[in-house]
Amino acid sequence: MGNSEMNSDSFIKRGTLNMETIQITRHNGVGWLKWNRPEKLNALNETLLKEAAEAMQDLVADEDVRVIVLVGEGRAFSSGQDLTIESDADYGTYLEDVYHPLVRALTSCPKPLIAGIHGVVAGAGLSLALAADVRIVARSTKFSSAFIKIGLVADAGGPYHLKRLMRPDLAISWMWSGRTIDAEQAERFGLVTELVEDDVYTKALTEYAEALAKQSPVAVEGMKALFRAESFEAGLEEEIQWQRKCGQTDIHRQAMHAFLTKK
Ligand code: LHQ
Repeated sequence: MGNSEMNSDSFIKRGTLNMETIQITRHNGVGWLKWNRPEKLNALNETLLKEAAEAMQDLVADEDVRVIVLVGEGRAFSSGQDLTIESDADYGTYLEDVYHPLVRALTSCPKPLIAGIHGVVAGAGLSLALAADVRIVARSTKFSSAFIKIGLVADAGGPYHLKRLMRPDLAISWMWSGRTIDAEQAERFGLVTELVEDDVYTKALTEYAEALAKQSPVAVEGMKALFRAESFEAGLEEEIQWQRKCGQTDIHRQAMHAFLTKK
């Protein structure tokens, strides 16, 4: 299917769909968005970034999808920006037009967003992973702050998320160094939600995502919204709406009934 033929009706309604550079699979309430350029360690090119932004829109709009997982095909999550980009490209315009729609779609995603990280995660690939709510990480993963090594600032929303997730002095010191760190160090930095052994990584990731997809979708989304409230008062205001909504769901009523009748 060419780009021009992609629209919400023809796109990922059921099962697995292969676009040029990503693969989308939907199973047990989980929408899997997989970077699919394994021969280039899932380096992020323009096609991939645009296809992923479109896929995110569809996955968010699809009410059968309760949890979205980002993963990479092959031996890496992503090696960052595809460095075969034209050397005279205006990176500012490129970020604005190509990266930012995807970065916004990830960061504003109302549904739980999980990054499943293995192999290598570098540069802008790291930035995309940091936009997720949780990161399930295989123990042998290497985290590379590659940007400075090629004379660039960290981008694709990376600095914002790093500052949110870890101590700002450690974050900027790491970005200035260009160091590659292992998954244990990344965990100490606060970038890892669950560190799992390589041989159980896919299973652990699938179980985590599918268990989350079984929870009350209203409570799960509400929880995410409340964790993003802009202030204490805004949070109190928003919890009124969310808890009212949760209180009216069947899942809540059935759970209350079961408790009260000791079933
Ligand atoms: C790649 C890449 C890659 C293309 C591996 N591109 N082919 C930058 C610019 C503009 C605007 C927006 O923002 C940014 C932000 C950034 O993301 S900057 C950071 C960019 N990423 C990097 O600097 C990492 C570059 N890659 C590497 O350092 C290594 O490939 C790592 C350490 C990730 C993995 O090393 P190895 O395990 O030894 O694998 P490899 O280097 O042999 O890579 C396998 C293939 O993938 C190889 O292709 P080939 O045809 O020779 O088999 C690489 O050329 C290709 N590849 N990363 N980013």
